[in-house]
Amino acid sequence: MDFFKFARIRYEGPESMNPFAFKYYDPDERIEGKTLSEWLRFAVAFWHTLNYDGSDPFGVGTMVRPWSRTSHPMDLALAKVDALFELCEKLNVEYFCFHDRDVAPEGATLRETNKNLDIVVRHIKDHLKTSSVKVLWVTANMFSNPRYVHGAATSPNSEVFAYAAAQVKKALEIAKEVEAQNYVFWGGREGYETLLNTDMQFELENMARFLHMAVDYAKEIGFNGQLLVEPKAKEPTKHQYDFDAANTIAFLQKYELTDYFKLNIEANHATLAGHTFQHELRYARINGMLGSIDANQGDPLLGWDVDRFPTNIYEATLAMYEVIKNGGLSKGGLNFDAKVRRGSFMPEDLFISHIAGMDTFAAGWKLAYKIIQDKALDEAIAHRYSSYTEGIGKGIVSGSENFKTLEEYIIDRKELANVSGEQERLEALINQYILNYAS
Ligand code: XLS
Ligand code: NI
Ligand code: NI
Repeated sequence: MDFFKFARIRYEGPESMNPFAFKYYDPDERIEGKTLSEWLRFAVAFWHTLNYDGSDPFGVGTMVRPWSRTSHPMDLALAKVDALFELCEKLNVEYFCFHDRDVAPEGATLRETNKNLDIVVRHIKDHLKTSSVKVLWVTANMFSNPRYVHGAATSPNSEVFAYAAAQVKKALEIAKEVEAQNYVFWGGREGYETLLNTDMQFELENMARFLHMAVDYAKEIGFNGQLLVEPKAKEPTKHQYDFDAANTIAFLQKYELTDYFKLNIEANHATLAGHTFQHELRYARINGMLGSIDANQGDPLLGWDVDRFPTNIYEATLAMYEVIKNGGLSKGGLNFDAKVRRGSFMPEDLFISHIAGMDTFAAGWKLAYKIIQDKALDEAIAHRYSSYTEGIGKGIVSGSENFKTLEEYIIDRKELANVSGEQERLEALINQYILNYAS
């Protein structure tokens, strides 16, 4: 049965005014031996696209969804999987991501919940056999159920720790079964509201214990996907432990986990941490920790995680600059951890929003590729640091200088000549790339 009346979305080029066509994303376009779809590896987020009903703290759901005709929870779960595959195939999206609780309802015990999951996972596997769609990543929802009110691995309640462990054990097994490319840990409620009642050190140690157990179990069952941690600064807790890329990498280093994990960087989470998206990607990249991306965008006027579909070409260009400099994302991809606005409640909005996101990142990728090929920024940066390629600068880098020799070198100098940072020139240059690309 077809849930969506739309035909498969095709590339029609920048001249097209058809909202149901790609203008910049040609999945088969080949660049440096890879197709654009292989470079970008787009994924649909099950939770936002299939489950979000449009409710917000002030009102009930608004979404018109063709699969909602059935009300039995398990029938609905199976219908949503059918709808997901149809949507991905029609959208030319090759991957999807899901939490365990997105796809199957919870039962009275974990055993019952797992039985529900088994039924749906079997259904997913049937689809995987006949479809070109694959799983980018799996994760466990350890934040919605009231048992996780004080956290999961960082809960003060050891029974909750045990429950979370059993839940991730099952989710890793599922990840292996559906051949997920990655497994994500987003620390849901792993954080705190007040230090008056919190043993921060103990909670962080427990988080490390938990991740080590996950590594051990992934090895034991032969799950070969990449393990990822997704930083987020705040929300739902006031302070999330995996605050940002720098904080998360320091944590992974301290607890000897860097060999097993990379980061899943989300645009809107960067903003919540007071960083740009590019900052977070750069920080992860230069530390060899850039694994995957949750491709959404925040709203500069709102201080929370609005998870909007990405339409900002400028941001997308700078983000793709980091991805290309990273040599691509390996097992990772661009997951649209994004939801349509409450007012965009029609099924066609689901298509149009994904098309907009894919076109934005395709255009951003091609712009970044051109900027890198032209060495437009590389040359300016190399020039800016050129004082380190000769003389005293070269000595500082090679280690032949020390405080005493540097003092001797500089002590009688009257003025030091700095050069312009040229920021406006470079900003105008990026504009020129974007505007020339469009014309
Ligand atoms: C929430 C997170 C979440 C993760 C997966 O803000 O972005 O959606 O990506 O648990
Ligand atoms: Ni996310
Ligand atoms: Ni988010």
